[in-house]
Amino acid sequence: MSKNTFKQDVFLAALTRQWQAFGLTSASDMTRHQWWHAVSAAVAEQLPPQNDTGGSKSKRITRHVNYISMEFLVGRLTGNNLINLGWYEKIATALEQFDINLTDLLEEEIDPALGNGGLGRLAACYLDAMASVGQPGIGYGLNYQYGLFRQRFVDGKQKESPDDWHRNEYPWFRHNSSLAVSVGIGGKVVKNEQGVSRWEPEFTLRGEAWDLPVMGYRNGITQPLRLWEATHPHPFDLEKFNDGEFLKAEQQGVEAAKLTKVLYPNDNHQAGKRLRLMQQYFQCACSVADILRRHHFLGRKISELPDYEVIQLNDTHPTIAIPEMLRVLLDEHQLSWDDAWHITSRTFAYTNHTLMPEALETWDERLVRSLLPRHFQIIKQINANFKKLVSKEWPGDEAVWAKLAVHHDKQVRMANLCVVAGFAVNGVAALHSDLVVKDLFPEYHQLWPQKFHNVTNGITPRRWLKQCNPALSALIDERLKTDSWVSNLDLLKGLEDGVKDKKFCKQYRKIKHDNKVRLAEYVWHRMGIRLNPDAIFDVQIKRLHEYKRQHLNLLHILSLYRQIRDNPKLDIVPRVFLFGAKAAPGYYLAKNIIYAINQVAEKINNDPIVADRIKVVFIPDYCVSVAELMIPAADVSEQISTAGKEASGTGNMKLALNGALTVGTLDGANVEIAEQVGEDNIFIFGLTVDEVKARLKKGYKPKALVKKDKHLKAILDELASGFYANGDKKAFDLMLHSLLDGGDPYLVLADFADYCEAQKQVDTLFRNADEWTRRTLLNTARVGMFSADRSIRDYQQRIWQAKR
Ligand code: NBG
Repeated sequence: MSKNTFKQDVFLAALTRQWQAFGLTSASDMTRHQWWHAVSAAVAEQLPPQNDTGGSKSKRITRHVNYISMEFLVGRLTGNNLINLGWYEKIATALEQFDINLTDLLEEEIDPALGNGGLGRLAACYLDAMASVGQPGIGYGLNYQYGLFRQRFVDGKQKESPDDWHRNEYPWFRHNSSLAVSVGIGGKVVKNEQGVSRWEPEFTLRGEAWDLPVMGYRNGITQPLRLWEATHPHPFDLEKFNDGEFLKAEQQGVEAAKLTKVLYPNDNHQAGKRLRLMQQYFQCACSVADILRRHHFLGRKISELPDYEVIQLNDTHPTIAIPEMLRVLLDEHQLSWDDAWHITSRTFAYTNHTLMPEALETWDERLVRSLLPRHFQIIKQINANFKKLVSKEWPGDEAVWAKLAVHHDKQVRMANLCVVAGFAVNGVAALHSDLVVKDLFPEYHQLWPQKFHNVTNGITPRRWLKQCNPALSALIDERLKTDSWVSNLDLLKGLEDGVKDKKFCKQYRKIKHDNKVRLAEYVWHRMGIRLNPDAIFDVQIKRLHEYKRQHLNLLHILSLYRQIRDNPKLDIVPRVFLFGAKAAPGYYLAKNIIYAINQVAEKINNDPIVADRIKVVFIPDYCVSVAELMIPAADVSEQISTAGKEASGTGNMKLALNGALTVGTLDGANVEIAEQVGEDNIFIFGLTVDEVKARLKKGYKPKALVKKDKHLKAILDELASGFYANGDKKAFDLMLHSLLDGGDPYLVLADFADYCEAQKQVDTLFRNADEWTRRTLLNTARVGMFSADRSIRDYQQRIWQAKR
């Protein structure tokens, strides 16, 4: 495999062209931001052309993967690309002659935040891993003008503003104008004399391809992440303009511009909006057209598509690609239904990322019919064919049909469509995949057991250790006498015997301390709050969601605060509770929890009686680059969702890898993390999935529980008293209502006592620095299996390259 070799003179010449293009007379006239831009663009210029074909024209055994996702939360790219290229040090050295520090410069990049949370970040990790393990692949997504909103707090409340990441000036983009496609929307289906259906769309959009390079780790491979931008072929429709329909004519252009303007800010929740369905279809139509273009370009027969291509659907968001593929095969290639179905149903695979009912997408049939009349017909045909199969298996069972139908009750159910039309379905952690089979799709499993798989999520060690924790990476290199752990994370096992080496443990501990100092400086500059780096840094970073239970964390903080006020001499290890989380703008309960945490923080941080034993810090605008700062500095990782609700989690893996001890429920990938690190090296608490089910079945009464627990009652009463909100008794009504009269659907109060017990154990263990270090080191050493490289190999073995 050819590697990318760095040529300093070529780089410097490219750099010169950059500052000249800014209209400057010397490199030293550039601002820091211009420096970032110039360096990035100069490197981007030298990349080899991206290979989007997945290989040569010859027959190959490796199927090419098309990873379609509405979200790719890539984060800053310059640093990551330099590391993967192996050019970081060389560029850093080349810049020294200009007195420019590369690390500082990288801070200038605005995060491309084209995703909400775990699902989008996973997609980014998987592209990195595919390129790194040599799985030919391409990512398909949307080029949003505005990424996930920016968050700030005003009087403790979340305020959102648009995140303009300046995509037009982003130096890593390559505009590939020859790949533009046109996409129809709306209109009607007409039949010709032979009775063949044809779709006459109401209007047409243009999809333009913008490619970001995804580099494998030091292997010379670069593959594209292709993001589609919607534009309109003409400023407006001249014919309509002449007819005097000015407004309607212009509307097309307006719609086009709107389409890829903004990312829907929902995590684990479906928006159900017309524009969202348009985005989904636009993305899928562009991607399907691109996949077929490549296939034909390579001289392959349409019937061979599944031999060469897999389309992996990242959740149900891109499901409409399935009827789109059928439409193209039927209406444009004129294949029979059976042939088109045979091709399609061997090409698509679906990853399920959630069991939460509010996140399982269904679309109103009127919406589907009005935007995509031909696709609606095709969906009905799939449904009718499938009904025959169901009636054979369960004759006369209407209830089963009501559950399994793809189209039912005037709704189109995207998850069902994926299972029926795809060749593989996978969950994202062992426990989750089990629940997908047992709770979500038991009948489908009965029909097609071979379709169902587990692929436990993974994270890229390039970004989440090598890049974000350079000191620890260097220590690991030194200890293992190799840096090959970066592409073979299982090698970290070799660190285990380091627990016996005092000097090594001391170095490991010092790195954590330095990372905490670095984070403390950030918090000081950004928020004006001083943190004690010797305190326990207790971190909960993830989207704000009721099921993730940030409010359980809050109740524990309030419990400590009460204990301190009851006993001002209370001996606890000083602790900093750090939060990072965005709430969807329309998710009022989540916003109320943010407000509650901020108000409590205000009180506790300024109460002299606390004497710095507790600090509560909600870092605003949590994003990938803030995660890169917080994760290496964490002592404790909060993974406290209600068992059965978090499909996997991936922050849990990043934190464990960087030497934080998990306080967690037996949920998602926590279960596998516990298996790997050993039960002594993790704090597991709370109800299990089965216990949660049993508890709810028995009739769970949170108020009865509170009545029996005076301490808990006092905490909740105080929240309702106005004490934390300048006398406003209603301030936290939404949160309190959910916990009490609302029936506490996520069993926060049921897990409260056990959670506090686990936190006590954290406090005790932290006093023993050697033992703490030993356990954190074992976490780093034992979580190698959570490398995204392993996940990609699992996908290859079980799904992409499996014998069919
Ligand atoms: C999320 C889950 C996480 C999981 C990521 C990636 C959705 C729909 N699901 O637990 O909540 O880690 O997907 O698989 O965003």
